[in-house]
Amino acid sequence: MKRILVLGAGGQVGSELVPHLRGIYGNDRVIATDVNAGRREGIPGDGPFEVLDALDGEAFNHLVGKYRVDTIFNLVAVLSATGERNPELAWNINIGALTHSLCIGKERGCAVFTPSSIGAFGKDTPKDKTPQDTIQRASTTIYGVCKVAGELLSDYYFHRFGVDTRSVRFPGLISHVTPPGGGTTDYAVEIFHAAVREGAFTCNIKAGTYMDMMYMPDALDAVVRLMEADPARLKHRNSFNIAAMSFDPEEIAAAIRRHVPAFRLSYDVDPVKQAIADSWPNSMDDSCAREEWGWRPAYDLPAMTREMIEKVGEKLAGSNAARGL
Ligand code: AKB
Repeated sequence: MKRILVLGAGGQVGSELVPHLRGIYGNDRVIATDVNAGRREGIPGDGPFEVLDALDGEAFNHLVGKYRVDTIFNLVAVLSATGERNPELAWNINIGALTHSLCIGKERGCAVFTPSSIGAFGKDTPKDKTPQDTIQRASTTIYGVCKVAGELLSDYYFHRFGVDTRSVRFPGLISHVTPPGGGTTDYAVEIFHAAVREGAFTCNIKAGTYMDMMYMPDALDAVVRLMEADPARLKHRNSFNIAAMSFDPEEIAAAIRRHVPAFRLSYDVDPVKQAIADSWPNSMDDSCAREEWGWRPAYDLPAMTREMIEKVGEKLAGSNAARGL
């Protein structure tokens, strides 16, 4: 049974992955860590929590030893749009956390999971049904450069030192628990909150811009399934394309209108985010993940929309009741 340490546990993925992993492996076998002590409140349930700056290799190594960890989930990331505001900082954080994870993985024999992203592709990559193995040399963001470098570095540590590195290329992730911060795909989360609260949304990405997206329960399932996969079946490692749905702002708005008929969508395009979105695939081919470790998403756009509207509505009603409204 695994003993897991999660870096960046208070973020969008970590705050849901930690309880998910604890449900499978047990509370005490999943150590949540975050640089920000206040984020502990955002992680539901019981289990160990430690304040850890993933760039402090000594403290990181100490915790891995203290808890006899055998698997590291590295979820530290400065996302695509924020990264463009300070590329050097984004490189230091994204690559620093990965480098420490790989070095500690090598020294202590830990498996290492680090997500890659649709951001690992760029403007010369085939846009439709983007293949698993294809051109990745034209990334227009520092985030994408970090993801491509991270994929190569993780494969290097596997081939050279036998570190069990595995990764998926996440699409934009949609969830009702913890909001994303600083990504290009964030609109696809914000649109649900605006639809439920105000019945209207101003979108910073143009109509007709298609990107792959995924509902969080599928993303969590992918991570566990990949890390549990029989290594003998893996022809790829860093990193697998995984896909669930691809839509543009008009299509997600139409799906929302089935639940909020008067929903209105307008546009105020952010040129930085639009340029990033234009450089990313419209949709990815995930057949290698399906063949090598049985990847299968459960949610399409209508199923995800139904659940998001319901959960965001419950959250709003709860906070209104707490404020006596
Ligand atoms: C972002 O938009 O930066 C992320 C991603 C697709 O990796 N959500």
